[in-house]
Amino acid sequence: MKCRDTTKPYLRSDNIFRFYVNDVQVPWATKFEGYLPPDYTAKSVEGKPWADPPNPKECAFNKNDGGINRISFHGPYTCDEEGRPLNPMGRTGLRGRGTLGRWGPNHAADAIVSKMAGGQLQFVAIERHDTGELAIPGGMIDKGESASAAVIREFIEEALGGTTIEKLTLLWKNGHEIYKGYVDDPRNTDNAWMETTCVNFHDTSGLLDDVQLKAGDDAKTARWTTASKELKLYASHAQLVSLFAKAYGIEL
Ligand code: RP5
Repeated sequence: MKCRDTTKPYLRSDNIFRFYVNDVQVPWATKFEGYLPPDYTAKSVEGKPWADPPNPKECAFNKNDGGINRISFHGPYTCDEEGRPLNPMGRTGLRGRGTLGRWGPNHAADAIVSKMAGGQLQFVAIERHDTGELAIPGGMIDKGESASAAVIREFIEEALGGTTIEKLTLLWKNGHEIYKGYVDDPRNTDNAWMETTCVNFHDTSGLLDDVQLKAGDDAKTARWTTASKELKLYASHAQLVSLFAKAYGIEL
């Protein structure tokens, strides 16, 4: 849904608008005569060490490609005649990579760091620099990095100002995976999409009580937030929060 928004230009572009795709036209199996989405890869992606080459035929899809995980949680995906991977969820109204670095799945890791406070379930949320939306701290998994290492690294970078706090090792040892799969990210395109591994770290022993949150990297602010259904969050993060709340018996 969020990657089919035709009401505003694609993130950080002035004039790139998605081709309108209605719900019925989403599946690749549905014939869509006249489907002519713009082909857009942002200049900011070109030549970056974290990005793929412009020619997708240089990538080994559906496998671990020299430390780059190109396997989708949703099973093998196919490529079009130009060798571009096809989004397993269907059409998005935009070809190319947009602002994403990888053709095909772009793997991220998200950390829901939580505690009970005053009878309420709280988690650490950040405000993203790019869209201004509230989000769970998280980010892209680096080449050769595991999801479990990335999730902790990203939390430290975005919510602890990059400072490693020794006593939190105890917290990091007790993570529970709550989701693995596709993310409804506004950057997704027909040929590049986000997938995430979301891990919950619940502080039951007050380890975080005297820890000052400090936004860093992609985050403008970081704060404790009560899990509630009123929260408007980035991408699929509201679904992730409701999945995590369910694990504590709270229906959002
Ligand atoms: C979302 O984008 C993921 O759930 C993750 O939170 C985030 C990763 O992208 P960056 O924060 O690195 O831009 O789809």
